[in-house]
Amino acid sequence: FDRRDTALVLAHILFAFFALLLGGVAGLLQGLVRGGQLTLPMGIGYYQLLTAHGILMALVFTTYFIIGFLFSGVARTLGGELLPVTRRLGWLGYGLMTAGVLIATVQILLNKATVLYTFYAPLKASPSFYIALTLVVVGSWMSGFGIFINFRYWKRTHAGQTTPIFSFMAVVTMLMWIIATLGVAIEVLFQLIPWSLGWTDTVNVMLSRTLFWYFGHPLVYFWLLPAYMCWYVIIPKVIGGKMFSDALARLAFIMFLLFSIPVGLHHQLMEPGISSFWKYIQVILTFMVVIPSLMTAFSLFATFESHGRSVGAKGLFGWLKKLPWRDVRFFAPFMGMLIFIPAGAGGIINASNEMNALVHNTLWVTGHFHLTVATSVALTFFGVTYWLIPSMTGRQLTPRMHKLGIVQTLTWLVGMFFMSGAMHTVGLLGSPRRTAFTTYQDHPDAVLWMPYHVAMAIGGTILFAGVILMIVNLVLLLRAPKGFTEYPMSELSEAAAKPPAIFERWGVWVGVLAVLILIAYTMPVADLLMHPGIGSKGYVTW
Ligand code: HAS
Repeated sequence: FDRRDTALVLAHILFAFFALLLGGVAGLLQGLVRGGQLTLPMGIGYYQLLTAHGILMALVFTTYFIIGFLFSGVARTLGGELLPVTRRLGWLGYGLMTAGVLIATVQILLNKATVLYTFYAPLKASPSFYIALTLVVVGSWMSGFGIFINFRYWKRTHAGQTTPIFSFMAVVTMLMWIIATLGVAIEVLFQLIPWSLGWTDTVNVMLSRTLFWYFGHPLVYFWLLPAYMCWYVIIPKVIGGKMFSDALARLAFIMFLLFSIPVGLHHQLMEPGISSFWKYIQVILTFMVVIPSLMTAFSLFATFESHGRSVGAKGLFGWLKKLPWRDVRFFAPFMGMLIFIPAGAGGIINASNEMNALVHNTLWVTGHFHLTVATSVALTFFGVTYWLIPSMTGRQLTPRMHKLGIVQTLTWLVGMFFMSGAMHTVGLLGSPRRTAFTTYQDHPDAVLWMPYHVAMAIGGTILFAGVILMIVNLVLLLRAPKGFTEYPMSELSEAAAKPPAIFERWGVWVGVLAVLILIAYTMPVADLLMHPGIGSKGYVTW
């Protein structure tokens, strides 16, 4: 790797882990408060910590890690180094995002942005917080544009060749991200900033939530797709096999591009002001977006099984024995995949209207996203870190690191078993999400929830140990002996067909996506604009 690319990638990855550490501290404290084990000193609020935890973990850790990872793979697959313009845009993006994150974090610490990670109106933050979010979004666009320019340049200079799949996937991920963030940009620029500055007196709460979820659902696929990139492109190489099908993987990504966005209303199934017809349409589209994940599961099983058979595995599950269980590059992401099976099933439950009525706004939902993003995605990102750092810095991934990485993964799994397991169960018993410690004046139902909340705190404490182990491992990786670590990029299996050219007709896909968005959102948004209600003046915490 070119030193300048290493610097750009490392800057992103290290900042991501810094955010993970701070977010982990907030998570530990907030878990102990909710479980009734701790009272916060110095006027620090539970919701303040909850906001810091959500923003640092779900938004900052993920976005920085993803952009760093994508830059590394784009450099690796598109000619060995990034174009100078891509690098410059990458640094510009990094600067804007980092300025935004620092301002937002200070606002949260000052209790001027205790609005949780979804920053829903009518909770109101200071204008600087919303301006900081804008900087983060615009910064991420710069990196996206850098990746697009690099990809286009490669295509022009390699006419007739199939584009490297990693970079194709990076383009889809960033394209989806940019189209999705338009919703939240409109919300922040036209609703939240003028309202927090006092230029408008009230805010149309339902419209702001709808614009948020237009962005909020594809946000979860922005987290997922880079994990899928590892599962599709990296893992086959790590196990010593080959990618099962290039065309299937690309098709799955195109489907994510099309169906990730027009589904936000499934987060608002229980909200008034949106007709059930449009909710129904978006639930159908939600079930469409499940399909590429099922295709991914199929493709992964096919990869594992065909590799297993090629090295002599027998019987239905003999391939399992042929997997490299002691290799952390495989073990951590594989555990992520395994957990994604119940995690995805939970998502399908959430998306089903009647069952959503049971689980909405309960701890079940918190349990769901701790399995999806905080386990499947996070473990995959950890798994990537073990080879990405040494391969970018010219160091060795030693056998000791494999062991430490496996211990870290197991710690994470045990912590999550307690925490997310308790969340799912107590959610079904009705315990609400986003509530500080209370026994509702010793109401029998709330008393029944308490042991689960204690289990959540125990799980959270184990997970915090997992964060610390990961940070220690990161430091060890940075100081590993000099040497070589492979950037594992899979080859295609001989049986795989060439992907059709239509997959790269971006105009076609963006056009189809625009139509889907217009179908799914025109009427609900028009309704909310025409019937704005009285609006809310908002609530502040300071
Ligand atoms: Fe979700 C709420 C529906 C996936 C994250 N979700 C959330 C929230 C977050 C989140 C953060 O419909 C909370 C937002 C908030 O703060 O309010 N979710 C879904 C559906 C899916 C789904 C249908 N969610 C995710 C992913 C996330 C994520 C991925 C993060 C990364 N979710 C919902 C709904 C709500 C919701 C409602 C709102 C709830 C409410 O009421 O508020 C689907 O995409 C899931 C499809 C997944 C699968 C699994 C495929 C399995 C694979 C693994 C194969 C394994 C192998 C290993 C090969 C169908 C690919 C096998 C080895 C062996 C040895 C067996």
